Amino acid sequence: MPAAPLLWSEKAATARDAGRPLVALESTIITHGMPWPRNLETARAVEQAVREAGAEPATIAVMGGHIRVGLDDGALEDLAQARDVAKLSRADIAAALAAGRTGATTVAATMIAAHLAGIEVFATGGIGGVHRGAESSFDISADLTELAETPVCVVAAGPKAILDIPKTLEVLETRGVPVIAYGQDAMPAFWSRDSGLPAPLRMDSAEAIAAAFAMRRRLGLPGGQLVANPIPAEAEIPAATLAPHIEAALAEAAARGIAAKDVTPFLLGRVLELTGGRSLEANIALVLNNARLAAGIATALRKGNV
Ligand code: PSU
Repeated sequence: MPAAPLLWSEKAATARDAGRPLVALESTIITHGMPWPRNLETARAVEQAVREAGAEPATIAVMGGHIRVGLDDGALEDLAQARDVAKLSRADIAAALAAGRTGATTVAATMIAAHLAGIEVFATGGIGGVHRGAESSFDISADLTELAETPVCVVAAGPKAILDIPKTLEVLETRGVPVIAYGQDAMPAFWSRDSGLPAPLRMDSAEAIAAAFAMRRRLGLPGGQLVANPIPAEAEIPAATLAPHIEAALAEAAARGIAAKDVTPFLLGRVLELTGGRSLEANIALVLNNARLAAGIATALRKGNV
């Protein structure tokens, strides 16, 4: 059987061959999570943050029948400006590859790609989860299933605050996914440091997170870890400030019949407008923060002393 169609960038391949730590980055945040041109600026800044923290970034996307592992600057710019890019998850990544379509990878699809490429650590903004009203809509992100099945350590700022966070934590627990708050007891909620719920686990160093990940591997447990890294205090938007904007965005999504894959991009876009751009600044700050922690975890894993 032919191997998975991975196409490595020169820089990512050089780091791989030299045994240097790699951090996977997703592309849906670029195409569906942030507006042009801040999306491109952020994608570049996140790559830079990973490099400054001692690892090599590998932004993942589907282009020309390949899973690209690492995008050079031209490819990153093309993707950031492209229109009608598919948002790919586990269900549609193979179809997009087979048809040669361009697609951005969600957390779930990026985990699949990272695992195929042998990359153990992945940084993003926030994961998908159980949507509010899921008891009637059944809208639960495939990111949660992927965390239960694919052995990649995902660093995020928690589930996005547009979601039902208690139900998201319940599903993660049922599926056996370790959820680790970094440096605090409370579960963070993306734009806010505190969701009001305790995190199932707490760790205070990249080494401890790497050691737990390595131990799961030794135990033969499938699936990954979710590291919930609180947004830096100076960038956070308190949950009470956000709540009315999230309610308004959710009501509008319901009134307009927005469903399935379109829900998250719509809500992120409306919250951006309703907060006068403040949510975008917060999103950028938290993803940079996650990139730095992910580089630390990748470095600790590579040192092999865990
Ligand atoms: N993090 C961000 N912005 C985003 C995302 C993550 O800061 O837009 C993307 C990720 O790709 C994640 C997706 O997998 O949102 C969740 O989409 P859904 O709820 O449709 O599963």
